Amino acid sequence: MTASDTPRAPLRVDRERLWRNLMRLKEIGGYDDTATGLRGVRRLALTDEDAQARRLVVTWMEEAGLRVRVDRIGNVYGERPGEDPALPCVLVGSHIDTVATGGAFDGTLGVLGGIEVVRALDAAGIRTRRPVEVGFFTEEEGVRFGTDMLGSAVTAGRIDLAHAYALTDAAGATVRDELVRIGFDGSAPEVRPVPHAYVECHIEQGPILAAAGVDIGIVTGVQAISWQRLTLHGEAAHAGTTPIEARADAGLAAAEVVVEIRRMCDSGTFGRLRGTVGTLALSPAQTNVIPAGAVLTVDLRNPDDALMAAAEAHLAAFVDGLHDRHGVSATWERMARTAVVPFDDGIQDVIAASADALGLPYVRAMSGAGHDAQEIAATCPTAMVFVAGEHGGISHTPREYSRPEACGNGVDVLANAVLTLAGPVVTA
Ligand code: HGY
Ligand code: MN
Ligand code: MN
Repeated sequence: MTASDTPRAPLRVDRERLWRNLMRLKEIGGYDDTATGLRGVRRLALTDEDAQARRLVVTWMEEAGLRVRVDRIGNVYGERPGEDPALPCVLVGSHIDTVATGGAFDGTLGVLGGIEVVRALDAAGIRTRRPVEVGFFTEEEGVRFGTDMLGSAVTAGRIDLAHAYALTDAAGATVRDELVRIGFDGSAPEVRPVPHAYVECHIEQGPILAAAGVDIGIVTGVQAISWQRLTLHGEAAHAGTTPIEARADAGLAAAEVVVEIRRMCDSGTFGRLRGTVGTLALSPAQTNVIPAGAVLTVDLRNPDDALMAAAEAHLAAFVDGLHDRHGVSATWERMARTAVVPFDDGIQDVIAASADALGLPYVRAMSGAGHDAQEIAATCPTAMVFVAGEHGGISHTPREYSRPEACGNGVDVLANAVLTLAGPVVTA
């Protein structure tokens, strides 16, 4: 039996250090969440908290011996050299920005897990044919600058760098200014060398793995996403003196839109549509003034592209009808739109073999959430490893929680998939 025939023991990461670092990173942007009584994480992209977290993760990358670079949209990559530097790398990673009421695991598990994979390769004295890179992408959540997967979409060429730079937050700060302000306006090309493969480890953020009683999911793809901002234009008037039939009540119109979206989801007409109005602001927002304006965001998700398009068309027609019914006109603004993205079968099979080698049961599932992997999938063979969450996998809330064992298992699966893809250099 030559060394290359000897079945190697599966690689295992230092899950205690992984957990310690997840808990340490969680405190950057940590806050006491009054709604849940728990510590939440508020680390919006390119804020001071994000900058502090970025610097800490870069330090961890450098301590792991990685060569770190920052690209022009603020994406950060740490490279572990391979035997053959000419070979395209195996890339792992995710994001470290959070929603405003986030948890400790969304995104960070894939980034800190990637660093632990590198450390496990070093600890095992394993050299790989291909370089291995660990990355984190800018503004994956999209909650500050209005479009999700921003950094990875720029890398994949779906969003133009100049357009990304000009995006603004609610206070009018641009992506470009904020990158400069926090010192992450890197110089590396944002369209990066195409990886050999990309594997992202991420919490599932939903109930599928918990219901199946497994820690591991192999992700088959990501459902379509549609984000739009809808502005409704009515007329302000006295709440007491204005007859009901004489009103152009933007608040009423907005409420009908919210109810209609839920009716669409319940109807089955649009398949497994999920619709959410996460923000709704009325103006002039005074008790005794009929709302003249309403601004709401509409988040639609659908695992079927045709049914997503049908849902968007139906909603547009419904909103058009508000003018006849309530004298309220509408303006739509497109924030984000991605189609269903299937992940690579070959990479999924590598992940499955990795889980099998570790004796970890798994299920295959489509992702309900968007991920950087759906953008990188446009450039190279890509798939994801899901890790089960507690409390039905609830996420985007401080209640988000995955057990240390589940996190360790998921990153072990990631480690062995990376080793397979990067090709261990077998020493005789
Ligand atoms: O919105 C999403 O699905 C992701 O969390 N950005
Ligand atoms: Mn995420
Ligand atoms: Mn998220």
